Amino acid sequence: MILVKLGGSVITDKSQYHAVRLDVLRRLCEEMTGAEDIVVVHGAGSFGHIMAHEHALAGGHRDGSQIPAYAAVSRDVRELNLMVLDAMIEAGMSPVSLPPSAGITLKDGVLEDYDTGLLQSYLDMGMVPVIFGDVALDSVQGFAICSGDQAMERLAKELSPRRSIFVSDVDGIMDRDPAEQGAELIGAITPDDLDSMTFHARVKDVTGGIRRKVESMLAMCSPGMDCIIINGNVPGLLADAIAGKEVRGTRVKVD
Ligand code: IP8
Repeated sequence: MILVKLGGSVITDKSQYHAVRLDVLRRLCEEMTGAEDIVVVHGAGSFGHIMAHEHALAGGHRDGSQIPAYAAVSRDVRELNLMVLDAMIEAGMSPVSLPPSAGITLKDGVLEDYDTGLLQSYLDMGMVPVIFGDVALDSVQGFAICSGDQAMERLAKELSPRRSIFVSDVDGIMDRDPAEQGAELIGAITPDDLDSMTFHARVKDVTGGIRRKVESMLAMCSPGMDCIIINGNVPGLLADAIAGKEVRGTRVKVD
């Protein structure tokens, strides 16, 4: 099977509260049409990160004022999720939404209980399970953020996909801020490279930004698994990556 993460940075405008990039979202869904045995995870983008950051939701339950914010973020990420489902259905796919807050618990911000049996049953029925970055209960800190990357990591362990594709708004992991002149794409990353790399952050991201993403990709990777980050703004790249073609991006590899 194939795991695809549609990054919040590509399907939304992360600098503006509640801004979806509908044209990009629709095209990416069209590019996934026809893929068999596919699970889609999507990020929260500006439907989750901005308000979660304002109310420090990633650090857990500290005061009552966070509860309405929790409710609002939970509602907002569902709004984005509905838009993703609509775009998938329009593209001819059969998605089914599995919200983390209704099936995942965390422990100190780290994903703990996640029963993927339901997801597997939908997959066996020929449907496309869709999971997304969400707020969720946490046994230590009351609540926490369950990022799409955390879900990807666990799904990779449970489902052993042959390919995991992270769709971003840049060509892959760059050697400096992609906005800087002369930024170059790093073609492949192994665990040994992590300490020598410098990571940049352009926008507020409550789930850790690029470094956390690379760590998460390394953790989910197993020998022989194709694990790649690609640019979703480039038409056709996702379709090619799903088909297993050589595409421009950053591969994450473990021995
Ligand atoms: O966009 C974050 O998920 P991500 C979820 O996959 C929230 O990192 C609610 C900010």
